[in-house]
Amino acid sequence: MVEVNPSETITVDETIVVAEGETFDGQGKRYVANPNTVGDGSQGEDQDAVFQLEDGATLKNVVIGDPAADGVHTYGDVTVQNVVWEDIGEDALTIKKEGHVIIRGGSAQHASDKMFQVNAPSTFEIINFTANDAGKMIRQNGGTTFKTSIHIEGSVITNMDEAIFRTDSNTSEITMTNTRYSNVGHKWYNVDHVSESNNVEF
Ligand code: ADA
Ligand code: CA
Ligand code: CA
Repeated sequence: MVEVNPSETITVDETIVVAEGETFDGQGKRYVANPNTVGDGSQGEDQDAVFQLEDGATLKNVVIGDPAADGVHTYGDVTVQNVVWEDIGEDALTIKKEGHVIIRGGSAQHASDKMFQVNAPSTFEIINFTANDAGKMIRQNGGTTFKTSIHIEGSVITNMDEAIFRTDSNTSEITMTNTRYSNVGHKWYNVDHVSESNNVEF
């Protein structure tokens, strides 16, 4: 699917923190985790993030290579623009603190289990994104009952073993529009509020 060919690969020895209101522009370079200090990209839950985004931060034009450790952690209202995960680690991105998270453009592939993990109440928008090969694209943390509102727009989603979204919360909701999808398991797993328009299954 999506292939990129960055000219430079940077090894991250310690989580890169993008401070409140700041923008980190990776200029298309590939960032990989040091497996000994950040994480080896396995299913181990004790790994650090490659990037930690504080409230108001933007991460853009970054390729996250293998190993990708625990990917991206968000703390508040953040934007993730044109970020490519070449081979997802434990997961690709986790909403760690309440906020409005926007993923615009980019792609992610090859998650053993989860792509996006939602651990706090949030509005989560995924726009013009390509998602391929995972257990599930989005998982609200198991057993949690807070509300998350998800919107997927203009995206292509393929090869989810279980679902696009799985939650245990009966207040969480998803809308999906103008999106193409194929081989996505149950599509919705225990989601009580789903609204769909203009999607095409292929
Ligand atoms: C699993 C685990 C949680 C949390 C989560 C994550 O669901 O049970 O405690 O670690 O993964 O954020 O990756
Ligand atoms: Ca996990
Ligand atoms: Ca994780």
